Amino acid sequence: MAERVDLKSSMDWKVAKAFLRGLSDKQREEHYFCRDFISLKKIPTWEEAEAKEAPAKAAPSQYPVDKALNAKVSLFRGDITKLQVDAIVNAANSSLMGGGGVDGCIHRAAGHLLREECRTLPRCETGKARITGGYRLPAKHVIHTVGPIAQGEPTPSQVQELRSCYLNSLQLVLDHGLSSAAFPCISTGAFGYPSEAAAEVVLDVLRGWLQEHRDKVERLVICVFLEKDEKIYRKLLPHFFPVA
Ligand code: AR6
Repeated sequence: MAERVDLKSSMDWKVAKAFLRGLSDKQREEHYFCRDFISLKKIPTWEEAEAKEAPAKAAPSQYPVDKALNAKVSLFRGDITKLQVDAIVNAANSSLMGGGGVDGCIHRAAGHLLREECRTLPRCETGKARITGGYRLPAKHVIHTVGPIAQGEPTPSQVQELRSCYLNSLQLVLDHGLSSAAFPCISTGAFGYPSEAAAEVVLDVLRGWLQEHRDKVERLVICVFLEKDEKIYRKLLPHFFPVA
């Protein structure tokens, strides 16, 4: 095994990344920024959550009930930096050098090496996505995507850009052979995209993508932070992923 690297003091992201790649999942835990991380098996699938909750009466859905698909999706409310998944997605800005909101949380938790790797990447245009290591995060990778700045009713091109954020992030999941990823509510904070309109886009993308790639991933987690977003997703999920 490579010589031990202290992720808090190491200055070389490439060395740190190679070191982490050589560790088992258990060994990586020692390097997490937190102890109270949440493993994927602790996050119920949408199928499990709905079975427990006695599903709210939903309007009839245009989609067929697909239990296998429902078991590939989760709704989780909390801090995305705590999730032990293959990748968490970051709602970044085009510089990729960090910022406020979830971007700030991810950079603080991952540590300075994330910024060092991001520094080497070209700017990321709106709707595009790039992947880096996760460093001190429980997530192995961070997928950085830049959402549209809507600040109110989104234009048709902003709707497409938000779709692209999710689709390009999912493409990186496929390209890197990852089996689980967690997404925050991209663009709905500082970038002002209305939350419910965003959730409709997200669920439409996830349903379509999972129908095509169901065997490629174990789980996609929608990570909401605010109660209002949880309510929106709880309302819309039964339409896109009907349980009964
Ligand atoms: N875990 C999960 N979700 C979170 C967390 C967290 N720890 N913290 C906030 N959120 P925002 P944007 C939610 O503003 O609108 C940055 O400065 C939050 O409640 O982070 O895409 C970047 O550098 C909201 O639902 O991202 C950009 O300049 C969601 O994350 C700009 O903000 C997105 O809110 C991007 O703005």
